[in-house]
Amino acid sequence: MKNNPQLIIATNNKGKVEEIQSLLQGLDIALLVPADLGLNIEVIENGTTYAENAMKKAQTLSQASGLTSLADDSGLEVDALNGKPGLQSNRFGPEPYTDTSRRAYLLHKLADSPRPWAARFRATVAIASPERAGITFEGVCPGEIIPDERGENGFGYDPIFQLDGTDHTMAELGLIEKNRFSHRGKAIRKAIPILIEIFGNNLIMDLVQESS
Ligand code: ITT
Repeated sequence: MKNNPQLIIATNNKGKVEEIQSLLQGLDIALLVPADLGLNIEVIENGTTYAENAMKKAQTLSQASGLTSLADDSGLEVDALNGKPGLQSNRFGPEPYTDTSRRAYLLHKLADSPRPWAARFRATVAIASPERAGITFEGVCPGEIIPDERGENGFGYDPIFQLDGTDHTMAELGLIEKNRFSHRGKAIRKAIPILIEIFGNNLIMDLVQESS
């Protein structure tokens, strides 16, 4: 009997986990989260780029688990705030941080700026393996911030982020639809050929071991 190879999704954000699981469901890989292995690691996100932070998260969890790991570092960039909150998107405004408090603080910061409030989500996905150099992929999703929340889906800033060329917020899209347009969906789709390369080799190794 051959077990599926395992990939650990290196995030504590449940919304990201759902989206990444959906994006990778076509691959013959068992997708684990840190809690599945009893891991509870808080990675200090002190990098100066999304790529640095994503790679730090992926490498930390890969080393802790011995598995190939996939991490995402992402953020919202608002032109009227000179690109903020950006790398600080998860630590924006007063503590304790919640999705509601972050959205309220963003709208408070924008209150005196003329609309439209052009913005984009940016995600960098990193893949790290014990036996390989790490690699990153980026995805960007353009849109604008709106003052009134719409939609119940997604997480974070989704209810106040309207996608360019539509009158829908991210939170009004279903999971599959969000993944089609989102920064994370774009980055993960770029990463899939590398995952196939990594796990394809493992599958061949498994077959060799089984027949010997
Ligand atoms: P991990 O580090 O454990 O992955 P996190 O939520 O802290 O979880 P980040 O450091 O990448 O993740 O912070 C990104 C923040 O940007 C996130 O907390 C949201 O507030 C926001 N964000 C990122 N992607 C988003 C999306 O698809 N929809 C809404 N908000 C998003």
